[in-house]
Amino acid sequence: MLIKRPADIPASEITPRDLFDDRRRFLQQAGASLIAGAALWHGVPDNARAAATRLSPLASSPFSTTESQTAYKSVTTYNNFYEFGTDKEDPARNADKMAVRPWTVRVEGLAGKPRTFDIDDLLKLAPLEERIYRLRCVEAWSMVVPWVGFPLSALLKQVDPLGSAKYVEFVTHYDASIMTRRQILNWPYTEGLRLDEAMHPLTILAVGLYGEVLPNQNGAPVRLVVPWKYGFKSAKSIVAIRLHEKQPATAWNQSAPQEYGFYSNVNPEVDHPRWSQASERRIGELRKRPTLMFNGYAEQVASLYQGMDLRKHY
Ligand SMILES: Nc1nc2c(c(=O)[nH]1)N[C@H]1C(S)=C(S)[C@@H](COP(=O)(O)O)O[C@H]1N2
Ligand SMILES: [Mo]
Repeated sequence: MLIKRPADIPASEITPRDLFDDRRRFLQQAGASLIAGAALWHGVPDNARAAATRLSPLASSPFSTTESQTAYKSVTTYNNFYEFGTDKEDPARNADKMAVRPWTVRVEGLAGKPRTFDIDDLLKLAPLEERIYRLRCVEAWSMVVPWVGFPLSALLKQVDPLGSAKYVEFVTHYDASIMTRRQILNWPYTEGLRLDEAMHPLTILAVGLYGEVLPNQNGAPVRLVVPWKYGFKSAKSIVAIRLHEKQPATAWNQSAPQEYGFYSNVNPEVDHPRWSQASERRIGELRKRPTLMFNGYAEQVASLYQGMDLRKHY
């Protein structure tokens, strides 16, 4: 995500800067691999990283893409988690300060059985699956990430959404003692989905990646993943989920409503006011590739938006 503040990098410089960072990372990895004598990218985990807790057993999912996966190292060091800083490397440096146990998630609002879940109970709600999804940031870079998680619908069903519930709001953790105090966005970071989007089988709560517990910088202990929407919809480190009758406010929409709409479906035909959304650069690659409608998930989700003007509802 990019914001209109003088301290931020002008949109025109984003691609070169990202490219530079990526090339530097590529060279570092290439150097490391010469020493280690092994390839360190494209799905081959980096042996040097600290041993994280493995999650198993994991069911595979028919929704997974077979495209090559973005290196673990890139997935966990090229992050947006503005509470921990706006540079891509900041979350990996700073998010360790966040304690992810004990942790609870309140599910409340228009529910017959509102309930607060302890994170360890939440993890047992449904069988864990590996979901290899494309993640497409509004900044026009993308990744392929093997998430571990389960459908959000499994959690929502537990609380009996009332008939009047039409939207779901996600509220994330904010702690000024370990996160930025700069009002980059209205903290806590919030996001929202329509209830039918939230119940869609592609929408998951992720608790891990690459078969391991989610690193803090990726939104531990639980984050949303909605693969047909821009990355900013995937709220990290969720503490509350609220069912609403009316469309809830979202952090990015509040900060720049003309740039970030409520829907934020990946759409190559609707440009961001300051740059094109027609193509993207997959992290780890130098050449751009065309962006696909609904991030390539049109077959599964296009029907949710039948009859809607997606230029208006961007
Ligand atoms: N709480 C919180 N969640 C967040 C963000 C954030 O700044 N704070 N950034 C969003 C954006 S813009 C993107 S692209 C994704 C990035 O997820 P990743 O770092 O795991 O790739 O997280 C999203 N979730
Ligand atoms: Mo993003």
